[in-house]
Parts: sequence; C-alpha cells; structure tokens
Amino acid sequence: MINKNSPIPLYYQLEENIKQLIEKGELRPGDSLPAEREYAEKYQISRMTVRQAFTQLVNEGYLHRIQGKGTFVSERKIEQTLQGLTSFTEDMKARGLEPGSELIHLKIIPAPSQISLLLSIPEDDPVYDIKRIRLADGVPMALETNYISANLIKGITEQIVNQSLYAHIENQLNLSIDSASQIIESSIASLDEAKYLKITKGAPVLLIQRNSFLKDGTPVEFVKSVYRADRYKFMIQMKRS
Ligand code: 16G
Repeated sequence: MINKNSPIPLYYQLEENIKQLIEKGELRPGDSLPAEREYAEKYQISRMTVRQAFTQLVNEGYLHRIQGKGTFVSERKIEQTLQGLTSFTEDMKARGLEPGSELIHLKIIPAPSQISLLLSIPEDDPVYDIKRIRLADGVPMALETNYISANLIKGITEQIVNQSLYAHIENQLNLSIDSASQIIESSIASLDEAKYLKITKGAPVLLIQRNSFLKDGTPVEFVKSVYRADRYKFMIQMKRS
C-alpha cells in the first residue's frame, strides 16, 4: 500500500489511500480511523508522516478530529454551483435530498433603514421577516432570514414558507425572479446559530447575503443565510477569454 521507493512523498501516498477508502465507501462518515501510532507501525513510517496525511485530509474536509476521542470520517460536503439562480428547495431536489424547513418566525415588521435601502422601499414600510432552518433529509444545513416587501409579495403564510418561497412568487404570483447579487464570506457560529444548526459555538460557517431582483429591476428579497461550513462548499466554473 505504501511504496517507500517511490518518488511520491509517503504522506501523500497514505493520504490518497485513505481518500480512496472513503470514496469507495469502505470508510464511512462517522467511522473512526486507527490511531496515528497504529498506521505508523503497520506501514513502518513515522508518526509525523501519518500526522501530515491526516492534517491534509482534515483540511480538505475528509476527516475531522475530536479532542480526546480521535480522528473520524466526515460527512461529505454538498457542492453548490454558483451558476444558476436557484432556490434551496430546487438545490436539494437536484441532489436527491428531501428539502425541509423548520420555521423559527414569520412576522411583518416596519422596514429598518438598511433593509429598506436594499429593497428600495420607504423606511418603515411593511416587510416580511422570515427566519427558517433549512434542512436536507432532516439535517440542518442553513439558517436563513428573508426580508421581503409585504406590499410587493402578498399572502405569505406558514404553509408557503414550510414549502418554497420561490415557487409561491413564481407559480402563484406569476412574477419572475430574474437576477441576484450574492456575497459569500466566512464567519463563526454565534450561540444562537450553533443551537439551530446543531454545531458548536465558534464552528466555521459561511455567511451568504443575496439580493434578488425581478425582471424590471425591482428588488424582491434580501436574504441572510448562515451555512454550515462543514457540510457546504461552493463551486464556480470560470473561463478565461
Ligand atoms: C436559497 C436562497 C434564498 C432564497 C431561498 C428560497 C441562497 C444563498 N439563498 O436559500 O435567497 O430565498 O433559496 O428557497 O441560495 P425556497 O424556495 O426553498 O423557499
């Protein structure tokens, strides 16, 4: 399994071996890996080499360490392409996962000034403030807060937000969501976010802000989402022309 005569670094060979076991399903999410010492003895390599391979795999999201317990195989991350303007419901269905929502609140508030600017409405105009935990196969993936002008998008109910907002806007109201601008940045989970996402406080998260627009340029939503960084990654295809 490890070829000491090969010019390929030993840590890299071990890393690739472990990756293959994960990809073939021989090591599954939640499985614990043998201790560094055991690998070192089995392959007659140094513990430093084993540690280097483990660290690489931790950095790439294949493994994670739990203090005092050992090293475990991680859940695979969901890869989200940034090409199309899609909804959470569509994204999950496209992956064969069951989309779900747990509603934290649905209320109408007077638009705070920052939200009114983003939605191009007067300050204090009524806006829906919708906070949901978004689930994939019942597992919390993101915590999402939508702000939507209540004069523009009417009739949002609990039933609608438990399903799909985009489906309501497009199929029921016959409006077409046309474009969006999105910012993605890294952050760490607050106590509240950690509780809802079932992660530990301070765990890495991806903070996403999306401003979506109708065809005529009217802002239709401003959304703040907090995604679990251990379960999500984003992919973008680029062309140099
Ligand atoms: C996604 C969008 C969010 C949109 C929601 C609608 C991101 C970062 N955000 O979560 O802006 O409001 O989908 O989902 O992708 P729904 O139609 O399933 O309610």
